[in-house]
Amino acid sequence: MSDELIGQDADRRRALKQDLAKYHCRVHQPDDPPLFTRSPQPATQSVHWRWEDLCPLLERIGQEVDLTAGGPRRTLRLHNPGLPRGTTNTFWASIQVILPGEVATAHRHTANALRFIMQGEGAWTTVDGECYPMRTGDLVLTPSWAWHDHVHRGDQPMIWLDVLDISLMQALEATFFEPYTDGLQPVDTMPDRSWRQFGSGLMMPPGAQPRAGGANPLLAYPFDMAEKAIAAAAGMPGDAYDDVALEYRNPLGGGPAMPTLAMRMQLLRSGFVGRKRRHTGSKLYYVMRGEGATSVGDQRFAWCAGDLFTVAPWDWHAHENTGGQDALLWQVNDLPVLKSLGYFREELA
Ligand code: 1HN
Repeated sequence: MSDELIGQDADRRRALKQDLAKYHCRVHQPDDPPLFTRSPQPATQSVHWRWEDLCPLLERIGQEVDLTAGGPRRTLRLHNPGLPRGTTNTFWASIQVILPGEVATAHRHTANALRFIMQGEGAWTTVDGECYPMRTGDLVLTPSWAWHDHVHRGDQPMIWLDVLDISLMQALEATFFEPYTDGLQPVDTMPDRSWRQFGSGLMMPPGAQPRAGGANPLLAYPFDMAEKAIAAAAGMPGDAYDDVALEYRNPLGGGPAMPTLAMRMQLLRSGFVGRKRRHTGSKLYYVMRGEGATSVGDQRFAWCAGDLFTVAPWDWHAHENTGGQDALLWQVNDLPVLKSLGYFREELA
């Protein structure tokens, strides 16, 4: 098309914009950003949070943020500077601080939530009546619409990572929330019920049923189980991208532990240098042990224990272990959403 024709078309489109607006209609405008890009152009950024920065901030919110007066939780949110809210385009991650004797009262929400215990012990979480003692490295699930509260019976502050699919839930305008009428929900007489029934992953009660809505019946994945599984898997040849990685799965049917979020434990052995890949979907890593570096896009995140970092959708990334000991990473990602909707794509270098 000639410049003249393009110019005339643009004028007609601008005139139409005015006339159509009152009918809540529009045509594409010349200055609209392109609707379809050849590949994703995420607003989400890949971000690195260093433990050396987080640690004093966590101590400060422990002292300055009141759990009872200001709200039912005390959390340090990991904010993505490319987004108005949230850690990635689908989920929010925050670090919760709970002090000895404190109670985080019961509520429920449609957002799927999970906790990964960063440090401490002595806090108990109750999910739909099932009480579970949380220890470092444990993964505890709070499926959509499950009542949950936390009570800290230990004598040291405790911190854990909370991940909720809030941005996804908000995009779908499916937000429901309900506070419990009392502070705490009644506790089942049998602690760790779901772990006792489903924890082996291999044997379970005949006729075992998923929770409401097809949800995973297993609510907790203790660290010693994950560590043993990773140690066993490390006897096999490693993967060129991830070295040794295992995903937490739903014991009924083998799908991801939550419908929207998948979690993994990953061992990068000393000397490992991984290959580059990119894929749709976003993820957050938490470094449990060791030292290494992850190149993400044109950034290099040199990480050590306690650090967290995101990989934005479609960013090239590769991990390496730069330390003298094995590195252990924990990961949460939104790949179940992309895979179940047919939006998952991957490119390997
Ligand atoms: C929430 O309900 C918890 O239940 C933790 O412990 C973090 C972050 C945003 C919104 C709700 C919890 C949260 C949250």
